[in-house]
Amino acid sequence: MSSGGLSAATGRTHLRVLVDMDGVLADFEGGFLKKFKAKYPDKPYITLEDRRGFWVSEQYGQLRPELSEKAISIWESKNFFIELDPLPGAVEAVKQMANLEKTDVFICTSPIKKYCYCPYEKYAWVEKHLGQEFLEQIVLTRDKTVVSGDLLIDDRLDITGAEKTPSWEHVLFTACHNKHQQLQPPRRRLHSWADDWAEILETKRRQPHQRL
Ligand code: UMP
Ligand code: MG
Repeated sequence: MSSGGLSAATGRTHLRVLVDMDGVLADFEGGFLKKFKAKYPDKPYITLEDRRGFWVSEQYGQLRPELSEKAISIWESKNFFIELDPLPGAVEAVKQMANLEKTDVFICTSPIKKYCYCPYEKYAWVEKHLGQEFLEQIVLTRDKTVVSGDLLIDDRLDITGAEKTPSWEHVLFTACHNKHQQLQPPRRRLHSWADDWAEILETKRRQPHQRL
């Protein structure tokens, strides 16, 4: 199918946008670094400028093997996820996006496996920053490939899982750990929430199969 718009391509009238939480709505990297420095003031750390690769724990482990576990202890702690600050413009953008006509927004986020605080705090964060009505829109999953949508806005470079051909186009949200990565065309980025996210949605609405 060359064109014809969203409903011709998908049978749906609404564009479905999946928006990641950590590194896209919530400042995971900034929150991590602040708490790591506070808890381990005498240990070396990696500045946001020097972060490379999605896994914080891996890069800390390369710096010093003992630091991998220490890094993990930060996000496994009570109040880590709820206390994350929203990234600049994120809350306003998602509220605007959800108010667009014929647009469904879901927050698609992976919890850590130590489940005592993280899933609860992710719900609480959404309620606190986006409002109770957004609790309806949360998708908690460790495998985003099995969730269907038109777009997935996510800061992780490689999103893989059980579904080898996910329905969404992954738009890479720029983060400290991925900004040096060259994307293979036709993959595209959203550089920040100040970037033209609405245009990305509109091109997808017009040409759902086209990878621009
Ligand atoms: N995470 C780890 N290890 C890391 C970095 C992140 O387990 O080194 C976890 C924390 C978040 C999740 O719960 O990964 C990020 O999820 P998404 O943003 O991909 O949904
Ligand atoms: Mg993320």
